[in-house]
Amino acid sequence: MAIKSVSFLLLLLDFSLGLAEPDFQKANLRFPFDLPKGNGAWIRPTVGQIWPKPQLEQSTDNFMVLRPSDFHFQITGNTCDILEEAIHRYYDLIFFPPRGSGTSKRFQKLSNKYSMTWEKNENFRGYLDTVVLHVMQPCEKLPSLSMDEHYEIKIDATDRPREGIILGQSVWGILRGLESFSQLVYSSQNGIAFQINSTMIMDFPRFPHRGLLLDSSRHFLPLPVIKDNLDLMAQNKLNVFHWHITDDPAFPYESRKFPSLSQLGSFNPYSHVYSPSDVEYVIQYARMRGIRVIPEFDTPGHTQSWGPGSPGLLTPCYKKDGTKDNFFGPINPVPAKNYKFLREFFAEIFQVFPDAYVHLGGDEVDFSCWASNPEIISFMKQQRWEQDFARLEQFYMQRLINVTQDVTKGEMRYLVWQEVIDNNVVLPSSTVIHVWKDGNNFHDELARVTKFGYRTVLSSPWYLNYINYGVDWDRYYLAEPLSFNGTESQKRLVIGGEACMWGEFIDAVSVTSITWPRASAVAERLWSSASTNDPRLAAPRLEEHRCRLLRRGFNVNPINGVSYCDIEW
Ligand code: CP6
Repeated sequence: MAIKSVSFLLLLLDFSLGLAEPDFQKANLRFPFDLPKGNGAWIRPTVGQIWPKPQLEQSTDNFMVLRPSDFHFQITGNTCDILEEAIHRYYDLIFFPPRGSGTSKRFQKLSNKYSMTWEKNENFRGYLDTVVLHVMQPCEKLPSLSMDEHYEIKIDATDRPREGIILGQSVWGILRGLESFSQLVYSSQNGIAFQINSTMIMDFPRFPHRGLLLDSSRHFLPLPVIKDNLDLMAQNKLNVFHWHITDDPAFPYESRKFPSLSQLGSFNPYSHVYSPSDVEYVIQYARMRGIRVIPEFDTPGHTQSWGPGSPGLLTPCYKKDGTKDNFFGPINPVPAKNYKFLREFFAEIFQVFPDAYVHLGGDEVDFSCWASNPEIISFMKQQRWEQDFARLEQFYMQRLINVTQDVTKGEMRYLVWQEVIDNNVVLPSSTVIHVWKDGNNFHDELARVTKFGYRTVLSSPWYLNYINYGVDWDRYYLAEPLSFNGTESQKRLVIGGEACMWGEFIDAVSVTSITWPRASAVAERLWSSASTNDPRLAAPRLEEHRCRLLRRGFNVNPINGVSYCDIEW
């Protein structure tokens, strides 16, 4: 079979030889419409362009037509549930998107009558009925930080037999390749035929950690909303769902070992909780799309909702006159039984969430309640820490890490917010520091953190929860994670970034439309090459991408002021 002779190397060779195929001699980018010029011009969408932009892509004007009833993906290498499910998902996404333009129906009805419209086109090169998917290595069960997302695509109208190829070492690469392939397909201008141009792609991510944070504590996010956002992440090649699942207002995670946490700490224990099967569903849905689920159980601050279901966990605050106040502060770091609870709790988390990493939070710890509590004051005196509450926070994080390392046999890996390192806590060297402060000047912090030798994930410039009137995606797009003063080895410690959508002012009604396609700008910064950084060139592709996401059934906002898509509702 033809595919046997195909390897990464061969496709690579094609590129390095300047694309020897006749079809690729005049490779060029396709902008079917003029770029905007002058005042009042609006940005017109491209067609058949990929978001985020591939590392290497060449295409020609020659095109083939895809016929829904004849087209199929053919798996020739390794296979598994992830791949089998993906080919059905992408077949539907290409030919029957939820808000489709009806191209498939029109094709069935009208293709006999109108096939001449494309068959007469000088660039028409026949019909593409087969795309071969070839995974070179056995599928991995779980996506991970070290998964291989590299893929190559070859759609060449001069190939005989006329087959497209998507090639990857791993199934994760094939998932990314399928997404790109689905974006190459576009409707002909008369809306009757699906077309694809001769295209060669070699693609891989710039950073391995490309995430989206959603906050299900300030407002509960129902399962279908999380599901939509996982689909959108896959369609933007994001690969980490950072699930900020608990915080002060609500504890919607239903714990098997400690069910009272959500019974007493959620907005509504009957409707506003994630049951064990809900959590399992999210993890599986994400896994099928090559997305890791990293849960955050933020402590010792941001834990008000843990209080009712876990008496004695939080610090009782005291009034100036030394009597007990009627509210609580962060987790009480003194009693040994609190660490026993945390040990049990995180043992469950490590079992339920299959990713090696858990986010431990550690941000914005308010010291005033600790400072008011006589038990804590006397503990501090005993340790000779006086008023150094950062030292107490350090003590807490250290013990939390000790008990979780102990209960997971040293297997649990951590992300923590930057305060933990700002307060001089010493962490296992595998810990990833999440930089979030100071959206305009995160560079110094990246330099500091990497100088300590920690790996880091950046969010500072990507706080999507700030909502403004006007265009803002270009700022997200232009934020460059590696533009800090540091050595090459420091820069290699930046493993990626996350867009953050904190939940105070959004809920199920708006989270999807406000997050997307703004998060797409972050997705391209984290996937594509550093030199893919001109917002004027990105804008028409982002317009097309937004129209595509609409067509695929998601309510995503317009982000360029004035725009038009073929399908808008
Ligand atoms: N909740 C938690 C939050 C925020 C953080 N942690 C936050 C801070 C500033 C802004 C948005 C969100 N709401 N637990 C900071 C990491 Cl602007």
